[in-house]
Amino acid sequence: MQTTLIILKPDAVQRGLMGRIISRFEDKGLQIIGAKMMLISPELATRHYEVHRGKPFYDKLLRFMTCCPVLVLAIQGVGAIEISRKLMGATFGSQAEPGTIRGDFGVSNGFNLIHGSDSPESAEREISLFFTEQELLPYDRACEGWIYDISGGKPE
Ligand code: DAT
Ligand code: MG
Repeated sequence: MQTTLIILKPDAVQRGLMGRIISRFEDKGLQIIGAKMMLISPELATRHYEVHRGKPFYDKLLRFMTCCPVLVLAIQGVGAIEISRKLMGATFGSQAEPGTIRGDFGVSNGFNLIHGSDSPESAEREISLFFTEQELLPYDRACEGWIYDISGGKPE
């Protein structure tokens, strides 16, 4: 099982796309175990995007991410990190394939609706930046045995 950090960015919140984007993850069978709306502080944005510091788009990215509320999600599932990146689509809305979140809901490169962790290391780091342990609420799903084949003892 993996948990990944997803952020529905200010453009997704402003455009009223939260419900439809969340549905993509739920429809896939991934489980939301943490969710909160927040205004990201400049300090938190700096820590979250520290790998991009110094890049030409960095200042704009920080201004965008801190300008309005976002919805932060912790999403769990087998292979959740890679599956979520596939659901999101390519970084730029202009290039993302139809069928993906970025491909279906946007055309902009900078305003690309959603963030998702890109590796197990980033996921762990980013989840601890945005959620306390008490805010993560893993729970048993009655339908688990239909979402995964658990006949072999582990979810497949
Ligand atoms: P991703 O969000 O797909 O993981 P990333 O980590 O490379 O992409 O970049 C973080 C964000 O920064 C991305 O979602 C949008 C913005 N960004 C990246 N490259 C950019 C560029 N060349 N011009 C403008 N914005 C860019
Ligand atoms: Mg990234």
